[in-house]
Amino acid sequence: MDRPVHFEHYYDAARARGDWGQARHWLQQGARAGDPFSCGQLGLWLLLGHAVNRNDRSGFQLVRSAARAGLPEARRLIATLYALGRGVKPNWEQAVDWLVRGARSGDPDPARQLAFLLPTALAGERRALLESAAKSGDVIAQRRLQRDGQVNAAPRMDWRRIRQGASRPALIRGSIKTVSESPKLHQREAALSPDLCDYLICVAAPFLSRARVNDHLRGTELVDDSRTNSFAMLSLLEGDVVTTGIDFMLARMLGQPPKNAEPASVLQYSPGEQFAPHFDFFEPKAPVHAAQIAAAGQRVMTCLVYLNNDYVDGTTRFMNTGFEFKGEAGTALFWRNVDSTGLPDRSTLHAGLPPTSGEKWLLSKWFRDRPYTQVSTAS
Ligand SMILES: O=C(O)CCC(=O)C(=O)O
Repeated sequence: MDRPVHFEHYYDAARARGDWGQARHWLQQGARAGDPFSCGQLGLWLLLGHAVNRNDRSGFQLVRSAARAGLPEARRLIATLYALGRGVKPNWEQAVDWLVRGARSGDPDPARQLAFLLPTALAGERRALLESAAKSGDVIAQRRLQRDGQVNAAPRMDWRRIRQGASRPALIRGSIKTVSESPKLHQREAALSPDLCDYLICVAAPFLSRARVNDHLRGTELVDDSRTNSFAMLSLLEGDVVTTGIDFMLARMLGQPPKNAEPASVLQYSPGEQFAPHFDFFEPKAPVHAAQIAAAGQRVMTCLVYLNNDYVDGTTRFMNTGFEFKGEAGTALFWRNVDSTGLPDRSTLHAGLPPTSGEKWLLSKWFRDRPYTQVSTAS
């Protein structure tokens, strides 16, 4: 009789020894044998290009087979992949369908995501989803319910209405205003609802680490006194269907192709923390930056979305004229980092000034001049 092979254990042991070659071997063996854990893990490695050549299509297919076998992490990831269109054509219905499957099996994460995708007309369903996620320990759902207080909607779990009602975050009506001429800066109020601002803060909070700057000489990232705040990048594993929807909505608002966007970052400043004057474009004259431009394109546009109100000072300052900006929660400020010929616009030199009390939270999004594939990100 064949003895069962515990691929996951062999993989874990190899990984604990730091032997990535052997770890990959066991994942490949396991995936060939249809082991759900191995499929999910190898799929993720292929999507990230970790210890294997990146291959989105194969990564997607392996993660999908792990999701079909019922692995909760794979179900969450497949929903995000469908929303993003990574390894597969973007398909909103499939993204929602996988969230519904996850939520119905009792996973709090997809239940909470669905709650944030429902329109206010489905208040009962929204409440039922939040309550179910909160009961299973989801802190974002717990916080949201607390903020809602004694909202009168009776919980109602109608999966058909949830499936049909879950929609991409949409722009609230509003207009764009130019608030500075040099550099040319544009403001859009209410780009994000207070709900979504809060969602981003909560999703990013567990992933915060000290922000880094790019070393112009070596091309590496380093911790430096010029940038003392924290940040979290919402890449494939930290983001979800809701944050992907926000990304797409902001890209539409700015008239930029979503594929040109770098993953969004959430920035957090405690009192006294700052981001000293800097440019967001890559410096074509610096050899490592020139290589970055050649490999992955220039950073042509920046969009900041202010996520909260309860802090003092902490404006964004533009050094050319001394113009300072502080948006209400949900307000976007955006600008082009290059002129009409594609050359750096040096009037965009700017800084994140320190708040003197309270925490400042901000979403930062950069767009390249071509579809973006990660090549050692730089800040
Ligand atoms: O924190 C701010 O106000 C500015 C952030 C910033 O400069 C950036 O993300 O490039």
